[in-house]
Amino acid sequence: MKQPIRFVRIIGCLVIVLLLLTPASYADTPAPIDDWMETIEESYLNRAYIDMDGAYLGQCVDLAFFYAADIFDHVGFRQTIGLGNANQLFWSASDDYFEAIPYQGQPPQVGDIVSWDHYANGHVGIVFEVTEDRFFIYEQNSNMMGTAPVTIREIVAPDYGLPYMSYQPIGYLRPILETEPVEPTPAPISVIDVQH
Ligand SMILES: [Ca+2]
Repeated sequence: MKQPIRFVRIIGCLVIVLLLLTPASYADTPAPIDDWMETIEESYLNRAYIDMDGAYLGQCVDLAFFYAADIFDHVGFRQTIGLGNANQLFWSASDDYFEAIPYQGQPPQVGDIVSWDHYANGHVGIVFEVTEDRFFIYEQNSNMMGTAPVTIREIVAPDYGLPYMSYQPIGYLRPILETEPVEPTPAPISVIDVQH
C-alpha cells in the first residue's frame, strides 16, 4: 500500500505547487471594478456618454469621475478622485482611495486610471485589459466635442503613448480596494489522514 499513498502525496503536493505558481489574473480584479466594466459594456460602450459634472458634456474626466463614484459608492467622487483636468487628477486624487504610481515604463493593471499630459488639459482612460505588449482603455471625448459615447482605445508599448500623440503616461491611479478572498483548496483527505 506504500506506493499508492506516496503517489497520492506527490500528486497533492504538485497541485498545491501549481496553485501557488498560478499568476494573478482578472479573477483577482476587485468585484466593484468588474461590475463597473460590465455596466460600461452593457449600457455605455458605443452607445452613450456620461456627464458627471454638468460641464462640456462627456469629457474624459467624466468617465473617471463616474468610475470613482461607482467603485467607492459610499463617498462622493470629489472626495476620492478629486477635481481638475485630466492632467491634474494624478495629483489631486486622495491617497486614501487611489495609489498614484508614476510611469516608469511599466504596464498598468486592469482597473487603473491612466493619465496623459498633452495639450492644455491632458487625457485619462480606464484600463480594462492588459496583454504582453499593449493595453486597452475605456475613454470619452474621442471626437473632442463631448458628444461621442464611451469608446475603446488600444495603447501600444513600449512608451504607451496615445496613438495620435506620443506622450508617455504621467502615471497610474490604482484604486485601493480589497480583492476577493480566495478560498484555499483543501488538500486530498488521503494526504492528511494517512500516517505511517
Ligand atoms: Ca462634463
